[in-house]
Amino acid sequence: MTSTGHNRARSITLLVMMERIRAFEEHACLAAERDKLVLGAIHPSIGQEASAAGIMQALRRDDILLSTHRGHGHTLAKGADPLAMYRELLGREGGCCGGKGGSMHIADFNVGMLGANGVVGANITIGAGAAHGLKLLGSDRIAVDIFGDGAVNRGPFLEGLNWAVVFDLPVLFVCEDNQYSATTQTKSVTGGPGPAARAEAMGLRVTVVDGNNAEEVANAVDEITARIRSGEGPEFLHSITYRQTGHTSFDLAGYRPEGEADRHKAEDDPIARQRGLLAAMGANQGELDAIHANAQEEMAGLIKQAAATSFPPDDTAFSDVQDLGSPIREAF
Ligand SMILES: Cc1ncc(C[n+]2csc(CCOP(=O)(O)OP(=O)(O)O)c2C)c(N)n1
Ligand SMILES: [Mg+2]
Repeated sequence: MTSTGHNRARSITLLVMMERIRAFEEHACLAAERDKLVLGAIHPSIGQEASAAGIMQALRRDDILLSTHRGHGHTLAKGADPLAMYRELLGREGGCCGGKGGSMHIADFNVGMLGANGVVGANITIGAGAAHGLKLLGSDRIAVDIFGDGAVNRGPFLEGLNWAVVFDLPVLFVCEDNQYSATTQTKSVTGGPGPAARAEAMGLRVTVVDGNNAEEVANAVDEITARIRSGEGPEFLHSITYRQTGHTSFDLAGYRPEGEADRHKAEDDPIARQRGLLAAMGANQGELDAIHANAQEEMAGLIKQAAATSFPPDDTAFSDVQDLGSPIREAF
């Protein structure tokens, strides 16, 4: 295959994954807001798909992923089953955590996805620990640990990155910077020049990418993961993107400057950019539209299937609960 042929195949793969992530989340938001099928909040990553698709295409199935409350895209792109994810969101049997965890606790060990995490920053140290485990095992697997721009202002950022540098661990830390921390513009609460400078000061090799350009993310992460896998130590990726929606599916995001989100949607949408790139490479409109339609059809069918699945039996509330027979429990 020519290098152009190869690139085109990867470019299509990136678009397919981004369309699937967006369709997954659009249907999840409808299920939450219109159909009231989701208990609690979901945090869409609409607008951030290039980051998820570009990073995950470089990983192996047995590599480890840690993510955040906004982790549907990462998890899907890592290879998790979208039906099991939908069942989890809707609290149904067959959900990837038995329907007991919901959106912010999605994990799928079959594809190395150790968990989303609702505690901002908490996954940073867990990912460093997982990478330490891989190193002790002498494995050539690596860990990718994704967090938001808000998380760099929490303690685990310092602890996790420092640990990884000190022990020279096989981990890629990714700050997926969507420019907001819930309802606050992150720059207004961040001292100094920001995430990349902090990581660099701690001794990590740092790469900054346009996180709305799937090709740029993929190229960078291909190189970074090859270095980490060959034992060159931890690295840091600052992926600058934009959260097109509110913080949760029910947040209207009235705190954003007027026109900001519309401008991003019109001029900097990662899917539109990838479609534009493929069109310039010779793809026809029909081919690109079919990728969009297939993703929509797939997710519309799967969420229907998830909604038709029964809830887990009540007694599953007592399974998967750790009980090591502690002396205190014995005393009762
Ligand atoms: C320790 C902790 N503090 C506060 C919160 C409330 N909270 C949930 S998401 C969020 C903002 C996180 O921003 P960022 O890390 O940029 O991630 P994003 O939501 O943009 O993906 C906050 C403050 C929390 N979940 N955990
Ligand atoms: Mg953020």
